[in-house]
Amino acid sequence: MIVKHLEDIIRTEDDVDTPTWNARRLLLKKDGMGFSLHDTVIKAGTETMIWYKNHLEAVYCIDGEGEIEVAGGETYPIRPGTLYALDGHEKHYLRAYSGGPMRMVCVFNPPLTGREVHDEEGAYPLVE
Ligand code: 9YT
Repeated sequence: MIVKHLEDIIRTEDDVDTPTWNARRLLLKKDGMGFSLHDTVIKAGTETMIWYKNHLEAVYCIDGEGEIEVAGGETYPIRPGTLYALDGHEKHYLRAYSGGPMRMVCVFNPPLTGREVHDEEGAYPLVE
């Protein structure tokens, strides 16, 4: 059984910070669960282009407000309680409004190994 607290992750190698988001990766491939689970902060007033070509991701907002725009498609508002699941590997733009950060619970299948940051196309590499 695995028991962790967010405090165990902060300022470790599983706490990955970028200019637009900060992912605290609670469960990773090494934990053997078949998915990874992250507590991710999307920084206020930012936009991130994301395109998970190699992964499925579900995202559940627990704090803050923003929106997701599917490239060439619709824009959906995000507020606490909103879930989006990228079941079609959709390229998208994720925005947190300037009033404050958004806090998201993210699940990835296959699991991330831990060090991934987006490449220039917004993807993460597939690590076998
Ligand atoms: C919601 C989202 O995709 N944010 C980017 C970071 C990612 N969730 C991660 O690596 O935790």
